[in-house]
Formats: sequence, C-alpha cells, structure tokens
Amino acid sequence: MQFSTLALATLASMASAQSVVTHVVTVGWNASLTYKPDNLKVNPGEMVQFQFVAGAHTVTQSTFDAPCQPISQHSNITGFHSGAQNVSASAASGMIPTYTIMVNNTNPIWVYCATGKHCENGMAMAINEPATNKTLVSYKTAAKDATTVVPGGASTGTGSGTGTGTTSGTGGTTGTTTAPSATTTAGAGILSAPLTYMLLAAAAAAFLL
Ligand SMILES: *[C@@H]1O[C@H](CO)[C@@H](O)[C@H](O)[C@H]1NC(C)=O
Ligand SMILES: *[C@@H]1O[C@H](CO)[C@@H](O)[C@H](O)[C@H]1NC(C)=O
Ligand SMILES: *[C@@H]1O[C@H](CO)[C@@H](O)[C@H](O)[C@H]1NC(C)=O
Ligand SMILES: *[C@@H]1O[C@H](CO)[C@@H](O)[C@H](O)[C@H]1NC(C)=O
Ligand SMILES: *[C@@H]1O[C@H](CO)[C@@H](O)[C@H](O)[C@H]1NC(C)=O
Ligand SMILES: [Cu+2]
Repeated sequence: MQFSTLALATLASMASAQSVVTHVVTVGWNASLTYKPDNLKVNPGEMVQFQFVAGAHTVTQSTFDAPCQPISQHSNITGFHSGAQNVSASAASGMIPTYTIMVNNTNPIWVYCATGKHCENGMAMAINEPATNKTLVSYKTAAKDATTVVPGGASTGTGSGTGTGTTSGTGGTTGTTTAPSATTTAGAGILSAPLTYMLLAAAAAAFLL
C-alpha cells in the first residue's frame, strides 16, 4: 500500500516536472476500429500519445484529399507512421505500445489506420480539423471508397519524420497530462523515439487515479 502510494506520488511529480500537455488517444478502444477521441484540438508544442490497447493497428498520416494513403505519396511531407502495433504480441510481456507525436503548428493532421481495410471502415481521426468543409465526417465518407496504402508497402515499416524534438515545457499547463504519458516521456525530458512501451500496471494505476 505504501509502495503504491509512493509510486503514484512519483508519477505525479514527474508529470508536473514535465509540464508538457499530452493528449492521450486510445487506439482500438473497446476492441473496435476506433481512435478515441477521434477529433482533437491540439496547440503547437503539445503532444499526442497513442496508446494501443487492442488489435493490430497503425497510426499513419495522410492528406485530407487522399484518405487512407500516406501523406508522402500526395505531398512533399514525409509524415509519421507507427508501423503495425500488435497488442496481443506485446501484452505477453506486460506492456502495451505507445506512439507519441509532437504537434508543431495548427495545420490539420489527418490520421488513418493502415491495417487491412480499417480506414475504409472508418478508422481515422483528425487533429485540428479546419473550420472549412474539410471535416472528419467528409474524410471518413471519402475513405469508404478509398484503397488503403501502407507506407513503404510493409505493415512493419517504422516511418520517419518524428521523434527527436525536445519536450520543452509550456509553463505549467498540465491539464490533460496523465500518469502513463509521464512514465513514457518524462525521464530525460527528451522524446528519443516516438514508439515506446508502457507498463500495463501503469495504465491500471491511471484508471485508479
Ligand atoms: C463495445 O463493444 C461491444 C461489442 O461490439 C458492444 O456491444 C458495446 O456496445 C461496445 N461498448 C460501447 C460503450 O460502445
Ligand atoms: C512543399 O510543398 C509546399 C506546398 O505545395 C511548398 O510551398 C513548399 O515549398 C514545398 N517544400 C519543399 C521543400 O519542396
Ligand atoms: C498478433 O500477435 C498474435 C500473437 O503473437 C498473433 O497470434 C496474431 O496473429 C497477430 N495478429 C496480427 C494481425 O498480426
Ligand atoms: C468543399 O467546398 C468546395 C467549394 O464549394 C467544393 O469544391 C469541395 O468539393 C467541397 N469539399 C468537400 C470535401 O466537400
Ligand atoms: C514536429 O517537429 C519535430 C521536430 O522537428 C518532428 O520530429 C515532428 O515530426 C513534427 N511533428 C509532426 C506532427 O510533423
Ligand atoms: Cu486498425
């Protein structure tokens, strides 16, 4: 009992030392083709941490105009791609995969799952959806008639264009930071690799909070 209290106190202090706002998105929520939440407003300098809790999914960036396809095929942006994260494979070791991106500006970011036909079936999300008719709803409608393309043509690609930004503080705006994100991004204060693993126990502790 004392130990777990101490552990949670440590997590809490790491979170406040970090003071980078981290938005958590659950991938495979309720064992469904779902990013939850799927429509986020994120300020420049804030992080989005994808926590893969079920199934085998990816977090992959596209343009608005070409849903379910890598942004690199339709623009000069490299974009991010988590590669396929198979939760049951890593759960055996008591860990779940997490993938963290830093948002650098207010440009819309369109995210899809490159596994099978998940994107066609609605597994997509928006970060900073614009105030135009380019909505997440219209993205998902167009996705129904799209053909999913996996970056690099392999479901295990590691993508690029992410990962070395320093997690500099934003002045105590810790509103949405959670314990699990603190455990994966605190440490040295450097996001050395976007793909990390989080102890299932840490996730459980967060729910107890
Ligand atoms: C979770 O998935 C199950 C099985 O598909 C479904 O019956 C249930 O309604 C879902 N729960 C929520 C909260 O959507
Ligand atoms: C990438 O494309 C944008 C818009 O099409 C253009 O403004 C920019 O100069 C391009 N950047 C490079 C490095 O080619
Ligand atoms: C995920 O991993 C499990 C256990 O290794 C395996 O049985 C399953 O086929 C994998 N699923 C996918 C979609 O790769
Ligand atoms: C948005 O509106 C413009 C101008 O009316 C139209 O050309 C375009 O097709 C619309 N796009 C979507 C995704 O509805
Ligand atoms: C934000 O900038 C960092 C550092 O340049 C880069 O690694 C990362 O990919 C960028 N984030 C996005 C979503 O493009
Ligand atoms: Cu998926």
